[in-house]
Amino acid sequence: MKTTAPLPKPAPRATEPAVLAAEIVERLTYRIGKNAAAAKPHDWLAAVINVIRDRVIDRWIEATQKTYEVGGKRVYYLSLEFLIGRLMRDAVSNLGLMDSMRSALSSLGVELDLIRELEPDAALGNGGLGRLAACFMESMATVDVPAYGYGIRYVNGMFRQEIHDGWQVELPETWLAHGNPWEFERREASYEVGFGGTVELPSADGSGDDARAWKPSERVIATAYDTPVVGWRGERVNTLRLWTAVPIDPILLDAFNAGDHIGALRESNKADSLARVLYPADSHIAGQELRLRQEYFFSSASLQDIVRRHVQYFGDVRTLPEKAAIQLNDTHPAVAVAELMRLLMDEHDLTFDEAWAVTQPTFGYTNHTLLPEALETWPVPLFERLLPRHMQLVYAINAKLLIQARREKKLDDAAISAISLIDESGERRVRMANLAFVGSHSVNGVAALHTELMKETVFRDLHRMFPDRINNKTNGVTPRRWLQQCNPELTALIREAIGDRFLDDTEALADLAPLADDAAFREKFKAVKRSKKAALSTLLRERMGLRLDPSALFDIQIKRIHEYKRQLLNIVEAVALYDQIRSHPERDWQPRVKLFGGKAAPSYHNAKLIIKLANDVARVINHDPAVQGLLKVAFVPNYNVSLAEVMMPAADLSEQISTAGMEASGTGNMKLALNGALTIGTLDGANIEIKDRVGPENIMIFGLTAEEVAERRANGYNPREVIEGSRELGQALSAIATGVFSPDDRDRYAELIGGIYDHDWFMVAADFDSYHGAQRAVDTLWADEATWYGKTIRNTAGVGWFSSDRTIREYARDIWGVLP
Ligand code: 26Q
Repeated sequence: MKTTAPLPKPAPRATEPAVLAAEIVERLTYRIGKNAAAAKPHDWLAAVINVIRDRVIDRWIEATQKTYEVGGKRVYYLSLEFLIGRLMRDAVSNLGLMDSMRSALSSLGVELDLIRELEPDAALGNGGLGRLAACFMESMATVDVPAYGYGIRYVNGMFRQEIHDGWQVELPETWLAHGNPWEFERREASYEVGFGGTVELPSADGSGDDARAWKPSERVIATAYDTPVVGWRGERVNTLRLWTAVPIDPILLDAFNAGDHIGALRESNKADSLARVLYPADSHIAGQELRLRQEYFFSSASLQDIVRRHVQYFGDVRTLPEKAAIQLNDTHPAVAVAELMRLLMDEHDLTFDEAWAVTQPTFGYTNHTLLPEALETWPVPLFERLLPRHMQLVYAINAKLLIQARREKKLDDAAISAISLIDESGERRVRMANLAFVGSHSVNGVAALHTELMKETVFRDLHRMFPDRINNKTNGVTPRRWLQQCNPELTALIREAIGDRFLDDTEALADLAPLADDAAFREKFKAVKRSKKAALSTLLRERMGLRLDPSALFDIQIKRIHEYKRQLLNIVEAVALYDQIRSHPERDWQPRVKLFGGKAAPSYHNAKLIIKLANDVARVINHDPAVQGLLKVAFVPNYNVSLAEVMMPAADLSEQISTAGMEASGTGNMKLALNGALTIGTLDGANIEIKDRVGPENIMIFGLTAEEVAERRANGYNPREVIEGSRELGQALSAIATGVFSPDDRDRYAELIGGIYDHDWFMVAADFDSYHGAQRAVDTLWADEATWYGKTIRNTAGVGWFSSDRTIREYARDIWGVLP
């Protein structure tokens, strides 16, 4: 509804501790129904969130109003994952209420840090891609880009990981158990989403008076839940809109009355399953029908919402590209391309060419992986059965593409079958990456190397046909969550040293660089690091009974468990080090704690075995008196955003050791460097750009380059030969393979290690000596404190560019055409 007269605005709310305290008590009493004496910690948390929420809502309404008034272009970020974590600290801190809230609560005898821990993590994502979406949401609000995030409100997000006898066990995570005070149900934003059924031939003249071509056999309702996203200094509040599915007719009364209770509930169960669970795999695409249903369900609801809003405010669907930029987070929402075509043609009566002229300039597509096993394709028969109308549209888009390719005569037959939206090389499959590429005006990679490799590998032929479409947008992370909030001690130290400018412009961290040569500053930097290591040690003692010495070097690898990320290389190197300490106890070893954290996809056998190996190796090493005080290894269970917030600030050494060419970007690498860790890493993903910014002398680079990896693979790489040439490697591998760390099952690792001898696809053997050498160089550096802390300070100073604010400004300027 457009308003004519300006409505009265609520008065700005006070921020003094006394006012906050009074409001908290008011909420506790009248919304939660308890008095201060009876309130449990959860009640305090709910009351506090309520108070913050009201302040967020004022700004939320204002920001939405502002965008409407100026008729501005909006960004729609479509993602099956938003790994947002806890929201309270983020909101309090971005509103600038941290100190007031802390003293308000302490006047009530409540400790902010204690109740904060009670908020569950919203773990609606697997890892990097999902966390990136969350950082982007916060940065879009910060740099004043009007944006909606669209996704699914999974009832069960990422599973909770427990370790039983060294093995990963997956348990359901119920983040909504205590309700979710941040979200607002929007029943008025509900859309019908269909599946299956038949398509009636459009009438010959194409007019077909409102005759909708597609008659679905199943229908569900998508209903929106909105969560406000607060930017830094509360400047703008954007919306994260997550869909849930409700059955059209919750209980089919006829069936119910006829006594068929099960039949009556079947429809309801089908709808429930759509928003039930996040697929916990970030590789090895499980081609399950439910996943495709989820992808279409949320794409359709989001597109209907976007088109409805556009028509409501601007009247004409044809101007959509001027007012909306839709970004596809990987191929997971790629079916949205066909869905927009359907809406434009079947519901708004545009011709195919007219619809294409609206669709293609509206979409942008971000690719996050080159791994062939992670490229999404769907069998044609499944796609056709579930989405018959979209299948027709995919064929029509493909025909247009292939005709153009033939006409241009740049591509031969092999290249033409490579660009086709249909893979005809076996069972026919729809290639979602090709659909996303062709349906978008921009296709971007997430780090410089990754973008170049996209042009040479997966999209080689599409790139030849559309040479201007691929562009790079190197990832970034939000410095609010990943520096200010998780490391207030370091933030305070930096402010004292260089002032506040870096809080609004992360690149101002560069002003710290000269202080790397200041002994007094290095001491303070060291003291902060030390306190964060002590805090992590306390947490790990409470959680897992682990005793760590905070003066040891904390060497940390935290990320999803995957063979290409090479946790195995790290473990094998730990075994080699263990062996050397035992053989040469007289040498000047530097005490080291090796920590691992991460989840394995439940169906990924080798990843789960690597977790077991880390635990087996940890048990043996930690119980051996010969290395006491020198080497300790631990696998930290249930790595998630909240644990990351404790581990990132506590790392001395950041392990970024993927096989070169395989990690699209990495974002943990940025968070760790920002918090003053030194990187040991390969020339892969964003590590290369980190090296360029911190300087090659402040990062420990080792191993083959992407080019060398490709060359080795092409020229018959022989891992056995390499293993024979390295005594340390050979000994470590055979110790693991023969059961030294698994006396209860000596063959447990025979196959895993056998793979290194046989093919070593991930180049563990090829990179071992170089990695081992780099680790010993790390020891030498660590022994020299002035040099070490000088380097870590130069890391924090050098990585300001990896703020997601910078990334979002680049998207806004180059892809979306929205300039704040
Ligand atoms: C697809 C279909 C069916 C089921 C699951 C999936 C699926 C889900 C998640 C496929 C991939 C993912 C996640 C990928 C991911 O996290 N990629 C990472 O993205 C980061 C942000 O760009 C990069 O920094 C990492 O390098 C990249 O691995």
